[in-house]
Amino acid sequence: MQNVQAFMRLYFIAGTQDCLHVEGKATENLLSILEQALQAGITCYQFREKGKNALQDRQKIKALAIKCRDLCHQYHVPFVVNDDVQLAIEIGADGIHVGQTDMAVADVAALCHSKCFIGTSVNTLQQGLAAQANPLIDYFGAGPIFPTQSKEDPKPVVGVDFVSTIRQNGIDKPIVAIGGITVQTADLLRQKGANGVAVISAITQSHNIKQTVQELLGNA
Ligand code: TZP
Ligand code: MG
Repeated sequence: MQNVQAFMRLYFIAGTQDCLHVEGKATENLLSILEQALQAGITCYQFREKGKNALQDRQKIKALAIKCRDLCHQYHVPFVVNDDVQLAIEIGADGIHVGQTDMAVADVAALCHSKCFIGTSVNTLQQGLAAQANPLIDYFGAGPIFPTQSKEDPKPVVGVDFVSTIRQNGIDKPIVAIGGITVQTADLLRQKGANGVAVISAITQSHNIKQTVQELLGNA
């Protein structure tokens, strides 16, 4: 297994729906933002084309995902697909992320475990304990830590202490904190026990991606 824990340090998530505030074509804007983020040092990227403003055409989604995969691999950064196991397999993703109500982890693993690492989302301690106990799960996203504008129908906010609670309960798998995280809060979440932070808007809406990435990494 690859070093999934190290990938969690700064996990960037985005799809075209997260790039609509920038003028021009959303697909080109996504690729441009992703490349800037890769150049600046993100440690993982998740392709998440989702929601009412996302692309709906499967061929277009696949073509874009392939471009994102190729960019990630050019920078030796793992490429993760959100939800769509079929797409992940078709295009040789490094990882797959599934929510609690997406395809069951056992089915995901049966399809792709030898090829992809597997992550899931955790919003309660009980879900965290179940993810810890399931050997098929390689990492999990804990959140939303703060309110988020980037997800339709987010789960209830859990707050920063959710991460320390999880650690105090013996959970030692790689954890990435997610939801409303900014340069002001990334370090605190690592202090609480997260291996890193996952962000959408902190990077897609940044006016200086290089600096934002450095700050989110804890290097600035
Ligand atoms: N899952 C939980 S919160 C979230 C996802 C995909 C959105 C995170 O986006 P942002 O802009 O960093 O709050
Ligand atoms: Mg999902």
